Amino acid sequence: MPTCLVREPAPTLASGLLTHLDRRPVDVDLARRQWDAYVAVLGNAGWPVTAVPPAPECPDSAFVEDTVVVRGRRALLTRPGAPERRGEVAGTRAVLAGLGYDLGEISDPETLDGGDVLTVGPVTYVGVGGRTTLGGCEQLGAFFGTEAVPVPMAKVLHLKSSVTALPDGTVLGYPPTLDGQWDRLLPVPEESGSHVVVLAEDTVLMATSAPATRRLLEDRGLHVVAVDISEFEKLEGCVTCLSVRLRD
Ligand code: CIR
Repeated sequence: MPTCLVREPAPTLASGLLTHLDRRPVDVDLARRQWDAYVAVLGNAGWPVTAVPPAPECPDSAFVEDTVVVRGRRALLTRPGAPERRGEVAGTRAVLAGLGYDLGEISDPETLDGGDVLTVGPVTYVGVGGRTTLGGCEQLGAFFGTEAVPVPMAKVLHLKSSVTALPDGTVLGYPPTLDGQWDRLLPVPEESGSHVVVLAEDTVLMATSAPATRRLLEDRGLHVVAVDISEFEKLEGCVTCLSVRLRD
């Protein structure tokens, strides 16, 4: 049965890391309500959630995607590029061990954040140069026995901050923040429009902050569910970072 890992926002969320944005006040209560709505959308779309135990002392722990990369029954625990976030991984490890996953981990000194890993059809792209090292990319390729294509990046926090993919292999990207060359690129008019969570072949979840992109995708025949994640966006988060889909 498919499920999604999620982790409730920490009370310390407002002091999450910032790299490219200036700090703005975060309303933690509003963030919690936005997260509840996000979780409800996943459940309604056939992705009931599995909670990773809260990590109140880790401000960025709601961005659970960064702690693991999962393919089938194998899960590669990450070694986040920001030392402040390394304490988040233990909780994810415990949950996946309990679910019987075959676990591996990125080993010191290399680093990898889940937000840097994008799969398009048979190809796995890994953003390097930010939180993820080239060695982390290589370890991922070795663990999954797949080609991992490094994408040098400099403009955004994570590779998936600038590109995600639709089920048909179309890559959504916001040109001003785009790193790398993408064959089947659909340029989108809003930065947060480049982030979608694929809920089904014809259904994606995206942020309400990208209404023009929503129309673009609906015109292509996709069903779009939008959630307001403004408080997470202030911390350089997006819809993809808040969950990890487990398909088995
Ligand atoms: C960080 O800087 O690590 C967090 N404030 C945001 C992480 C967002 N995660 C993601 O894009 N996968």
